[in-house]
Amino acid sequence: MTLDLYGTLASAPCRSVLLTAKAIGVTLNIVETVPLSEAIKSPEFIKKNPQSTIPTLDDNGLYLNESRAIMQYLCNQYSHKTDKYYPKTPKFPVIFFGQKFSPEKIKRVDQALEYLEVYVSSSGFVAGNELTIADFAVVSSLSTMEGFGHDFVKFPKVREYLEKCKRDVPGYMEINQKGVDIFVSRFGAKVKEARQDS
Ligand SMILES: N[C@@H](CCC(=O)N[C@@H](CS)C(=O)NCC(=O)O)C(=O)O
Repeated sequence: MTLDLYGTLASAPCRSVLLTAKAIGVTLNIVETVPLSEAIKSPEFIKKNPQSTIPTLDDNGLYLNESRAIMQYLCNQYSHKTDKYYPKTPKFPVIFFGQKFSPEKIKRVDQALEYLEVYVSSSGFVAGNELTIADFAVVSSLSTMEGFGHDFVKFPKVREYLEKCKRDVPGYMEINQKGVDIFVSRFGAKVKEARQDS
């Protein structure tokens, strides 16, 4: 059985899915697909995902998009030995980040970081007292922000949290850091420019 993941390591939501798969021991075959490519706009791809976004999962003809939905699906469907990373409790919050750069948006990112500072202050994790898929979703974006030089000085607990994720998230270096490095090497200069102009 092969599970195909349409996407690329440079994409934060794809990395959230890949970190989840790694943690629960599921092998995903990455079908390299990048935004703005012909492939992602093709009728074949739109049949799989009308939103034309990555990540998109193909589980033997069952197509799923939206990273968080895919993460939950993988845990429900394939993580039979443990629900450690996706606890079956009714309350399981995940926080979301803004992603584009403008003074207004940067302010909103800092607001999100303020919330994250509070979330991780008590238990050291985003949701509950252990590492879960909520952390995979957050750390993929947080580390991208770090890669682009976002200033975390005001958020010491977030800083600590990120360092802990680097140590404890299964496959952090080979999946997440590798993807961040690819993304930053492609877009770092542009983002720096945009931030200076903002
Ligand atoms: N909310 C979606 C966001 C997916 C998303 O926007 N992916 C970007 C790449 S990081 C994409 O596919 N962009 C293609 C496009 O917008 O044309 C998720 O979490 O899966």
